[in-house]
Amino acid sequence: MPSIPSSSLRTQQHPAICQLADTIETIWQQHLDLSPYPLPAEMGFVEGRLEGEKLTIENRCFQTPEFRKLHLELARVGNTLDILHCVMFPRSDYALPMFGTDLVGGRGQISAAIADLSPTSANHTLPDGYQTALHALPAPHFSQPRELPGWGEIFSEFCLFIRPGSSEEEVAFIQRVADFLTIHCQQARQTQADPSRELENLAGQRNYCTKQQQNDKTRRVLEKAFGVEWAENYMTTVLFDSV
Ligand code: BLA
Repeated sequence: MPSIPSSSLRTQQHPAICQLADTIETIWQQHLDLSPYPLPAEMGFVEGRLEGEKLTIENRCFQTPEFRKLHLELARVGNTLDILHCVMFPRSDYALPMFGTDLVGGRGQISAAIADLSPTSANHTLPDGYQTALHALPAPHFSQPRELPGWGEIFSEFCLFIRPGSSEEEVAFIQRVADFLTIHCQQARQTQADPSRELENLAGQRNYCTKQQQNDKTRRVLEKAFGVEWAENYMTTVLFDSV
């Protein structure tokens, strides 16, 4: 038997998920100086069962001079649920926002598409360079905006949360995520480490992670497949760990 390539899940997933995963990796490679990130070995490829259906998770992680962890995760539940999850965790001495995106789909339709650059500063605003670049992007137009849950107060005014209404809107969503990501990589490369902001940055990152851990929809999928304890451990050490 040939070994399974690490991108095996990607080729089976909803095309928008596949395209977004490729887009994220391409932009990371173009703009950042990537090195491997040591994930616990058992967390690279994980399988469980959710109500009789197989849940498969594939994780890819890197680090760079500016980022402690770049995490791209693809997950699939049987043939019913396809998920892309991506978060970039800045090193604590870099005063940078959190980039996060989540694409959730099932049976040929994406139900949730969200992307943001979320502030970590005490005054909950993005650095000036980000604001200028983000305001310069074309205004987004999507037919089905979605309402954020209560814990979504962590997100910025630029947060995009929609249900794509067509394949054109899927493409437009991926383009906007690519724009966010390119701005983020460019801004990060221009930012110097500033140890005096470390405590503030860490407090912002911890708040982001604590709020994301309150996402019951993510938790429920993981609990059903792997159990309560495993889900808690996974959400706090792999998906949203803070140092
Ligand atoms: C929603 N996330 C969801 C949903 C599911 C998951 C099933 C509901 C989809 C819907 O309402 O249409 C599941 N997401 C997962 C699982 C993983 C995952 C199992 O990432 C990982 C294995 N979530 C993130 C990040 C953001 C995020 C980085 O991981 C934002 C930057 C947001 N997901 C997010 C939000 C919702 C969501 C805001 C909607 C929550 C709600 O409506 O209550």
